[in-house]
Amino acid sequence: MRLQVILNNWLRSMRYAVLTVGIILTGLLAFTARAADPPSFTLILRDQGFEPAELQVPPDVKVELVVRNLSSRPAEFESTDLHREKVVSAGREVKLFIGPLRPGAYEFFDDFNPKTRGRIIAR
Ligand SMILES: [Cu+2]
Repeated sequence: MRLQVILNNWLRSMRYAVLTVGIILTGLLAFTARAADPPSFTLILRDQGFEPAELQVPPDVKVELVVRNLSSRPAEFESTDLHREKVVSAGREVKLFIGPLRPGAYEFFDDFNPKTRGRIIAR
């Protein structure tokens, strides 16, 4: 009887230990995954143009670029310098990855409205 109580207590504490280790490991994994995520930058397209017209990003690392089209028309984010081209419907956003970029300036434009232009500055 007494042995059973001891055994039950031991089992209960083991269950808590396993649970605690599980929670810590999950937290650590989430933290590591987040740390490894490339930095993200958002470019907004309005009817007046890109905002910002010059977007600064760090050089020599992969970067996520979110292009959000808040203009009233569909657009195509395009960059010959970056070899990227992606259609963004009005009210939508697309994500793309660029880099790692060497320090410098990289032109981009809306291919459906090529006067709308901007630059990514890696610095
Ligand atoms: Cu195009």
